[in-house]
Amino acid sequence: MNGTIPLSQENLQRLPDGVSRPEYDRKNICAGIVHVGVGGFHRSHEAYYTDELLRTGDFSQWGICGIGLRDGDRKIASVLEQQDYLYTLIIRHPDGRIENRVIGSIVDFMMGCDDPQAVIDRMASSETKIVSLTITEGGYNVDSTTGEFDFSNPDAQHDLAHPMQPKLVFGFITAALRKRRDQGLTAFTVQSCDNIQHNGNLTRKMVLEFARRQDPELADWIDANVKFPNAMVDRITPVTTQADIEYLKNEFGLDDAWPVTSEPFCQWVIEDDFVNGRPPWENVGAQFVPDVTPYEKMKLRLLNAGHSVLGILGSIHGHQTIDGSVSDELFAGYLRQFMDAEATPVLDAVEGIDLDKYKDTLLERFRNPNIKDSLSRICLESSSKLPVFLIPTIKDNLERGGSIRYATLVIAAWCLYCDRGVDRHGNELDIVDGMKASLNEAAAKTSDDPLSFLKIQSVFGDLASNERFVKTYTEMVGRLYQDSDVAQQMRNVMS
Ligand code: CS2
Repeated sequence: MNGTIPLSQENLQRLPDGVSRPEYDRKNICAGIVHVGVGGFHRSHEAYYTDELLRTGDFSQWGICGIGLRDGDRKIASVLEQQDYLYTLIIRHPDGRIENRVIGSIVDFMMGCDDPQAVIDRMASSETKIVSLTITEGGYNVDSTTGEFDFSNPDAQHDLAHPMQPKLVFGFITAALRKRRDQGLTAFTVQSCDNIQHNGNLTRKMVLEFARRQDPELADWIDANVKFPNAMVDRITPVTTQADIEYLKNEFGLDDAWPVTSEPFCQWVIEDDFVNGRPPWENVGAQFVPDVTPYEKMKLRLLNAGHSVLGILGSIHGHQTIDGSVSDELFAGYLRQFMDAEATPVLDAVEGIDLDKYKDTLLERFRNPNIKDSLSRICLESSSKLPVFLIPTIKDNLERGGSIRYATLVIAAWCLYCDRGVDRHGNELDIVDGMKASLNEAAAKTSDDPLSFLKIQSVFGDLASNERFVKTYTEMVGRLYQDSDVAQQMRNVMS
């Protein structure tokens, strides 16, 4: 196609059929939501739901102002700014159908590290009703050994010493809430959109612990006035590739520097606990429920744990993507058996959800050949993910005498992964983990001390002192270190 159309508000009318666009009046939208962490997932999920809502009527107080807190957010800041905060969501169906949709719900973006005061003021403004977060599991600054706020983090120390120039999201939220209290404004709701069980309760705990250290009276005010709804969020969103950018150019002549790709499936289950109003997201498919616990547990322990099972075992075996792994019958079978024999027996029933169907749907979603979800994305920050996704299933099964073999092999394989850092063909694995060095160091001692890896308490808790677990793990790690053919070990577990 000759000449491309740069994505911008002005050019929306020039977009060809085949790309749906926001027709609502974006100029008059107020950002009732301030969102920290505008990654792919926020853009395919909360921003998508909100765009869908804005398309249905006058909800103009519910736009989104994105916030980046770190240097790494500069790229998204500049791309969005150049594109009038517009971007394309490419929804890829398993049968090859593709929906292309320009999302218009983000209407502003600010960088906290450049102008912290401006971000605090924005959060404190009466327009802001919700501060939502996608800061990843690691962003909650939890000391994983104690479960408390980690004050040893230098950024936390900095924020305590410089309350008006914070670096961590907790410093920003606290400063903004102080300003609201002093001005007699209603608080905002803090809404976590991260994949953590009881994400709202955790956010509340971390905000309160930080605020209490800084200003106990403010902490009491927050405790009494702020709401932190729990929620389960779900939409598989692979990392954007150059091919996604080229696709929009070639098919539609559309020049979008950072589109997002996702699967069609989308789910958001939220506890209806907001202090200053909320968008009626239920009009566009979100579910509001009194207690989200069973939904989040089901998702974390089946979908996310399933991803980790495929991610760790598949990486060592030499698979590249989730769909590539599940098209391998051995991996698909192993995953299903892990879900049936270990994850499901320790789940609570979810009203209105048939777990067998949920698992069938998961496998279908994983099989979507048009979502090339890389195993390197799945394995990113495993040290924060596995304690949330997989280890609780092992612990529950240890307590009730259930099977632990499927999940334990994943832990043993993770040790090998951290130690060797290569797949079975000798190709180097792209390991990105804040704990990479300590994981590697502990894993490398396995031949001398088979439990060395397990002794990382912040990840495994007290698993190293559970006799049954230690026995199974030691056997598996021993076998894997003798023969790193993970497929053979998977067959052993299944036999
Ligand atoms: C994945 C999730 O990060 C992971 O390991 O399991 O990002 C997953 O794709 C999303 O939670 C889907 O909602």
